[in-house]
Amino acid sequence: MNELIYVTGHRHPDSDSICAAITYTDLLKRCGQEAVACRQGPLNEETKFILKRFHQENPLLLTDARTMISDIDIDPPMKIRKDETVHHAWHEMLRTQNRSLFVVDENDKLVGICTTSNLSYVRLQPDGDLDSLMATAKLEDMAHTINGEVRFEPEHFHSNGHINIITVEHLQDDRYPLKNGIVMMTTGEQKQKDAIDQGAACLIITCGEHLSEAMLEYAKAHNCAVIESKIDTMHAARIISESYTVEHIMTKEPMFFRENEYINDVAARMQKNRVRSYPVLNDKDEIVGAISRYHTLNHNRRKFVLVDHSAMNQTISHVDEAEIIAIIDHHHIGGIQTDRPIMYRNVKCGCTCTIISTLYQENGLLPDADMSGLLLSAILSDTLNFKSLTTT
Ligand SMILES: [Mn+2]
Repeated sequence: MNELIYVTGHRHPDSDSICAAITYTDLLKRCGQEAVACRQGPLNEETKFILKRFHQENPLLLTDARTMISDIDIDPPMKIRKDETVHHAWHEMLRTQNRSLFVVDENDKLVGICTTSNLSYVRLQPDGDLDSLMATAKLEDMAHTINGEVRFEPEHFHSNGHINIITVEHLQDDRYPLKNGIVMMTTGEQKQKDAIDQGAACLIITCGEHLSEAMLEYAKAHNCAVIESKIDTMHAARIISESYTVEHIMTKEPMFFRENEYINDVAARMQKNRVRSYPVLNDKDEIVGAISRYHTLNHNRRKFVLVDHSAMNQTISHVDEAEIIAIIDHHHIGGIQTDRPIMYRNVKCGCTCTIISTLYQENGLLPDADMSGLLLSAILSDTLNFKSLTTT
């Protein structure tokens, strides 16, 4: 990967610092490197004039050298709509081998996180109340979850969420209160009629059986919803309890990161949490990725070329957390240290742009008219029209 190189001059930039950053960036690009010219502060009037005269944009204002989330490779986000069922969420986790789903609303905005422990809520939480969760389940979602079909939906479907599986032949007694409940069975017109008479909210007929036309009419007359499914009763009973939506069990107001947060800060905040994967948002609140602890370890540092300075108190802040790959300067050797060999070019001459002109020549390249203009302007400026003591 051809990594981006940041080229920056010193704080309180003068024309040499700015022109050196722009021209060395140009040289790097012509040598096939991705590079961007930066500055440490506002431009003075002279520099503004030079940039305008030679058709250049203001360099990027970048005053912190630390790596941001946007600099590193993170995972694509796995999203799920808040009105999708728990059953669908399990499927998505299995399909993608991802244990954190980011829950979004109808505008694709983050509203929660759904992990395996959220999905296991009813089993793991002492107060997990399946009936009240199932009372929120829509008829269509129940049918979809058990791979079934809605044969009749009353105008205002509502159940108490209690699921009953009827295996006995006679329902005359009230050992099994079915009123407003969800009643699952296979065959048996008498049982079906009894359940409807008791006020069941929904009949679910399994194993590919069908309600007779007469019984379907009877159900309609009593406002009892009907679902038919091909799958067997055991399987249907096991998964129908996953037909409420993730909105009810997700973690609301989840922790998230912005893509312009520094990795070190991100890692520190992660220390206090146990979530496997966190959403990353851009400034439009769109989810752009998923970041985990391992992304924050051994990430690449930003690469810098320092021009026109080599002193710590002159350079971009947190430079020690970045990687300096080159220094091009005509001042005294400052206090910056590196942990590996770099291209270091310090020449006793009037201007950093003098050295950069040499570097163009060494690479067999001619600066174009605008770059030549910047180089000359910086040399005239830094040497005070060749009158400075440092003029060479
Ligand atoms: Mn200079």
